[in-house]
Amino acid sequence: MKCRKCAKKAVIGLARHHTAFCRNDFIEYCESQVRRAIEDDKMFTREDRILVAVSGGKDSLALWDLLLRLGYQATGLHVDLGIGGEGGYSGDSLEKTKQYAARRGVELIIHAVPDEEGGGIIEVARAAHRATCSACGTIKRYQFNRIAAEHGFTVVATGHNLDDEAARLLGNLLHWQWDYLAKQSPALPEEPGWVRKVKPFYRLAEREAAAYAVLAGIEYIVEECPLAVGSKLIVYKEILNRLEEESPGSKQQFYLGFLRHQAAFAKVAERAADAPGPPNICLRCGQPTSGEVCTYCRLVEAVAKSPEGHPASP
Ligand code: Q46
Ligand code: ZN
Repeated sequence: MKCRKCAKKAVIGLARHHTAFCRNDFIEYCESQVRRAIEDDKMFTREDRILVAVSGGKDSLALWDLLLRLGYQATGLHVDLGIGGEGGYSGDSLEKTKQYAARRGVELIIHAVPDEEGGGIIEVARAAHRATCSACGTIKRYQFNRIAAEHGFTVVATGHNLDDEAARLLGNLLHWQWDYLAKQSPALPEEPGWVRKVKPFYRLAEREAAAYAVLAGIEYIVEECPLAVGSKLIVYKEILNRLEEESPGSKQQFYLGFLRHQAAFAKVAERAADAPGPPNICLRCGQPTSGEVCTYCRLVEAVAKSPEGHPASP
C-alpha cells in the first residue's frame, strides 16, 4: 500500500476516502480535517482562548496536540473523577495528562472531584441516588462551563469524534429525542451564562484520532473508563462499525447528512416547545439554569443530605 500523495510506504488506509497515507501526509490530512471543521463551523479564531477538556485518552490528547500544532491558544482542563484509587483509572488518566502538559510546556488546569465534590464520582452518585454517568455528566458540564467563564476562556473544546457523534445521533433517532436532535451540533454558540462549546474532531473517525495520537508520539491511557462498560453508546458504535465495514463512508454520510438537514429537526422541536426564555441564575451558585437551583447544586445538596453524609466524611 502506497501513500496517495507521495507514493512512499503508507502507514494507514482510509477506506471511506479510497486512500492511504504515509505518516506525514496522514498528519497533514488530520490537520486539514480539523482546520475545515473549525472554519466551516466558525468554531474559533486565533484570538480565542480555548479550554480543551482532556481526559488523558487518545481523542482529547490528540485534539489538544492538533490545536497547538495549528497555532491556537489551547489550555487543558482535566477533571479527576477519583475512580479506582491510587494507580487506578483516574490516577493513570491524570498522570498521562500531566506528562503531556509537562512535555509540551503548556498550561493544565485540574479539577479534582474528590476534593471539590467531596468524594469519587461513584461515591458522589451513590450518595445522591443518581446513575454514575449521569452525575458525571452533570459535574463535567458544570465545571467545564464554570472554569471557562471564571478563567476568561471564550470556548470549550471536547475531543468527540465522528464515531461518538454518529453513535449519539443513532441513539437520539432511535428514541426520537427531538430536543437533543435539534441541539446536536459540533458548535453550540455562546448563550447568556454559557460559554461556546465545540467539537473540532467531528470529521475524524475514532481510529483516525487513535492513529494520529500514536503517530504524533502521544502517550495516552488506553483503558476506557470502567463505568462505560454496558453503555448503549458502545452498542451503537459497534452497529455503525459493522455498517462501515460493509459500506465504507456510511458513518460520515449518516452524521454529515444529518448536519445538512438539521434545520428541519430544529424547526419541529421549536414548534413543539414553548419559546425558551433567557435562563435563570441559580440561587446557590450563580450559574445559568432553567429552574431556581441548578442540577449541579441539587446534586451536591443531595450528597450532603444523604444518610451516609458527605461521601468523603470519615
Ligand atoms: S460518563 Fe460514565 Fe464517561 Fe463519566 S463515569 Fe466514566 S463512562 S467518564 S464519558
Ligand atoms: Zn447552582
